[in-house]
Amino acid sequence: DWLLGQDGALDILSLGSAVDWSHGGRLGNWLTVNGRPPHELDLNAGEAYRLRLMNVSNARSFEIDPNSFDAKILAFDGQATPQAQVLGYSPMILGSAQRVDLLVQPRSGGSFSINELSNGQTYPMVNFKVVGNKEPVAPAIALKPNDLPEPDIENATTFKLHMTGGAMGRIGETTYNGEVMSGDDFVNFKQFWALNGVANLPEEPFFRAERNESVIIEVFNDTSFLHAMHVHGHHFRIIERIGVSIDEGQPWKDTFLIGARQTTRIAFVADNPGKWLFHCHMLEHAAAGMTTWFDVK
Ligand SMILES: [Cu+2]
Repeated sequence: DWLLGQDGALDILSLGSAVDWSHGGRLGNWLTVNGRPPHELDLNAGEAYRLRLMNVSNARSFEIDPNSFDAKILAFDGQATPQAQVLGYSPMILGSAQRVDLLVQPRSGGSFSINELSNGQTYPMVNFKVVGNKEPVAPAIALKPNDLPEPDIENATTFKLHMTGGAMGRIGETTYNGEVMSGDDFVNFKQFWALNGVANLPEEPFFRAERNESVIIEVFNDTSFLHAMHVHGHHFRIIERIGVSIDEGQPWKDTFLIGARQTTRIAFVADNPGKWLFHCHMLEHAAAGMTTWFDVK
């Protein structure tokens, strides 16, 4: 998701724009897939393909509809689903850092595109031309799920995270590098967001967990923007989303989208010792304060 100037070159003068950092992040005006503008790839009819979609843009969320080309979900964020499954809703929003693996078994004559559908527009990012006329043979394709430990929800420890800041939001008392910010500090330090009242990495972790402890993180997005919250070192299940009508089930993920004023509860077993980041993966938000960490002993 590149921002190009009138001359077609990367617009570098606008890098670091405080407006971008305090709003939805730096959004571009030119999309590429595998480093190329919209192009065509050949697929053989009858073969099974696994398409791994990774949103590696710094801030843009993509809306795609796997059902529009009969794709099934094989994995979210690198974790296989138990079966290849039809997505029960559309479109799917793929936020920064999110991945989805799709199973496609094209039929003769079934050429299709993967479209970006945001804002009611249809923008073909990549076109697939189906060649040949073989019938699909592979009956039931699925990946083998990893054996991840199930969190013990009943006995889990809950840690609450309050997200504040950004344009059209309130931030309250906010600490940065151990000092309470005031006046022009927010602009001078370019810190516009806070997690539990702290902009960027605090000295003390957001929480400490014993190894193999089940934890629940309850996140309240008290801002006016969508965020793509990413946990390092662990995959989690979303156990509750308040203010959301879509039922996504509870697949393992390492990044979840949370809309304005929504609350999301995620659960996982802290089985990976170390110091781990927990941050918004819209990179301008992360740089501008939306970053914290937790410690697994
Ligand atoms: Cu964000």
